[in-house]
Amino acid sequence: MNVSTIVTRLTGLPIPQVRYFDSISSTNDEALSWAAAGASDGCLVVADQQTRGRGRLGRRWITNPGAALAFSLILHPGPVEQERFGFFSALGALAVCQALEGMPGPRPQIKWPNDILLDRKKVAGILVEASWTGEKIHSIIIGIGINITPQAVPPADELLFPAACVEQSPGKKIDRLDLLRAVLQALFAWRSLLPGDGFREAWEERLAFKGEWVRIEQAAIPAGKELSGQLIGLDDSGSLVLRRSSGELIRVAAGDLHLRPIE
Ligand code: BT5
Repeated sequence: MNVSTIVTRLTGLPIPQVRYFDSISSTNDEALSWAAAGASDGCLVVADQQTRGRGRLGRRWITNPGAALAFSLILHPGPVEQERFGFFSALGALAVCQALEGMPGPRPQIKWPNDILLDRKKVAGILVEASWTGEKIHSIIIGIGINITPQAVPPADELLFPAACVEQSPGKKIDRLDLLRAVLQALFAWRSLLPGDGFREAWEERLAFKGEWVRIEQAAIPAGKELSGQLIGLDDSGSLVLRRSSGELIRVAAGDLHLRPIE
């Protein structure tokens, strides 16, 4: 990968500028500082390797060289998008899912709120962060990491959930830049529909574990409620709806987004 190949492959997409790094700490960190320095909407940071790739809540995201896709897209939300900040993580997940659907292999699914699974194993994760000026969101950074080859998959003892890669079957080859283009294309297409009915339905359709009993390990659960239930779907705000054994429906909001002030 290099910057000119990436730019050529992304021709026609609303991406004014690309920064590429063979190795970087985190593409989200680079995107946040580039956004603060004036990067315009659609600017993109891509790296072959991350030495301090980040997941949510301070967790680590491993990006081994030559084996994965790691990129961060800078968006400046318009007035309507300001109100829909909570949907940007789903926007990233939906875009990755749709891009993978265009390639041979098992059907991708979204492990709510933001993991992409193939055969119930995590192949990609999304980290959405924002910087604010006063009450307004200045920029939204959608960071996406996708495991392409088996070398991208961290050892099992470093994982909270089983992981895999998109080239999981022997002999299967995925062109990283084809996938990058497909993800960004889907992301820009869905962005304009956020979060209309079509968007929510497309997201819900792809939810993993629908109809199954699941346990939620998140602080966002209302106090005193049990953390398990049958996964029913999503409500209008994108919260997960579970049916408890008593029949009661409970809603779980994601709310894991990291916020950063602009200096
Ligand atoms: C995520 O967090 O899944 C969000 C990952 C976002 C990574 C992208 S890469 C480009 C951009 N720049 C960044 O610095 N980050 C973004 P979370 O749901 O918190 O999951 C983190 C957990 O996933 C870790 O605690 C590990 O258990 C597991 N994990 C780490 N690396 C993995 C990998 N390569 N494949 C599968 N699982 C991984």
